[in-house]
Amino acid sequence: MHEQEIPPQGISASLGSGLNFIDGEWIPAATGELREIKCPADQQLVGIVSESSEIDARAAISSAVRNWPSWAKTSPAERSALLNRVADKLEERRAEIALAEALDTGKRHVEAEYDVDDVVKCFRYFADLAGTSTGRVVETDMSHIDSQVVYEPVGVCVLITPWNYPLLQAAWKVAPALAAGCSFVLKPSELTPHTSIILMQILETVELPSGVGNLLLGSGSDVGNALTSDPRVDMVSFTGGLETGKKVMASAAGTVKKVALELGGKNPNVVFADCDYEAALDNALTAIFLHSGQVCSAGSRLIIEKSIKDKFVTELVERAKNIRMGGPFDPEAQTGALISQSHLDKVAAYVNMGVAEGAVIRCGGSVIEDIDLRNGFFFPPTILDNCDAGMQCVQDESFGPVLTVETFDSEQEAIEIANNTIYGLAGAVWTQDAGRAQRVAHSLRHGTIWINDFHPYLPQAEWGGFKQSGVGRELGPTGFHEYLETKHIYRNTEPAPSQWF
Ligand code: TXE
Repeated sequence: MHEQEIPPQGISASLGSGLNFIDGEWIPAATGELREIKCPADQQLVGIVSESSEIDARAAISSAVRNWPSWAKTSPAERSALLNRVADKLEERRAEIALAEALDTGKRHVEAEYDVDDVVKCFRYFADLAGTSTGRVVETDMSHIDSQVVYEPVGVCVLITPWNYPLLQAAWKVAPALAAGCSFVLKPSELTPHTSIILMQILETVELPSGVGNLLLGSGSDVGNALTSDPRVDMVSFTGGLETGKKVMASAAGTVKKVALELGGKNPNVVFADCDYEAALDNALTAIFLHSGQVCSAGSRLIIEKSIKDKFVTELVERAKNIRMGGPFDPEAQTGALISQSHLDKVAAYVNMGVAEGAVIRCGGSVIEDIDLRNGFFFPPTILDNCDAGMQCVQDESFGPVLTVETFDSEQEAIEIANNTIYGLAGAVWTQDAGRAQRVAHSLRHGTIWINDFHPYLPQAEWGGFKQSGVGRELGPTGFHEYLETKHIYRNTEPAPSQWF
């Protein structure tokens, strides 16, 4: 186990700070309040960090406002070089970052290592993109008019991130914001602050000018409104739950800020009888049980053709029963803990709701007694059979290791069921019929569609949701342009009276 690997006073002590980073200084919260961070796998103390209030939020915004104009004037080449240096430092500190991420989230250490690799790719991608916002000349049929469209940084950004992929979600926002020439206040989830602290240390090491990047630690309910309603903030980019996302949008509406929201999903995994059976079966497990279902794109709805349903679900259940849960450093573990007791309670309540609606538990369903797991928030892989789209358990996001099973007879019915959700983040279709794969992919109203795969994403390709899964996109050129304003400059080379009045 990992007891020996944690310094006695916790990770934040070893990092030299559990502090806010404002205007280039590591400073405690104005009230002096602190929060203990505990590992969800065993509730061991990971660190002690500052708990901010609105006073700190205002100070962080003031810093981002003051220091933005000079950063906005830097060249794209300068910004690109800085992002590449960040990527180099992330690579150097990979082991330490993965340790912090695994302890904060309870996820397997090996998964946290892969996350760091993804973070590095993200910084390198936006380093490449930094110089691409060159604008364009607009063609007109008037010889005395020069017209051009240029892109400028949007300004001061508030970046609010969740606890499931703490550093990766921060990277998806920080990297394009810096590439575009924006300043920012990053507010990570209060449950998982340590890798964001490391990221700020790295930004300091690579000499990002003071106050361009600011870190505010603490709970969203305490500082969220101050961040999202402040008239000096130009943009809010938020990843988190639907209900919090609605609050963020409402709060930002008061000063008509630009808003980007990534709010999770209830993602269909559509399996046709003509699929590559073994690949579909194996990936149906990964789709929902990776990181114990705490993934915004988790394939939480299996929608399967009736003719293969009994065999497929029976085999899925057998394999799900054998998934081994454990702490971050258990070499046998295949998945880890849920983030908190309240989240575990939410997942358990969701399962009970499904049963009350008529779903049948085929495996899992309640916390298991296991002496090794007794101090952590572990919930077993759970499959709810006999579901339909009218059930609330099929409509609500559990964000846990719970799969619902629905069936269909025809392609059209599969599409209708898969689109029967208020969400629209991601989905998959499994079939060996190329024509059907294309038809279904184009008919699903979700932001990412996998054909014969589940979960992979590319930093070069846009990520985000239709419907209530969100507003705007992260990653790809569109994810970069979220942090840019578009300006039209119209020059008359032969000015003359307009003679209108
Ligand atoms: O998220 P919150 P929670 C979903 C998932 C989960 C549910 C609730 O279904 O069960 O959300 O999780 C900050 N103004 N997702 O409560 O509250 C908060 O401090 C501004 C899906 O943990 O959305 C944190 O930094 N910010 C999701 C961030 O919002 C506020 C990943 C996310 O927390 C705020 C996580 C406020 N009023 C959960 N209140 C995904 N899309 O991947 C809180 N915050």
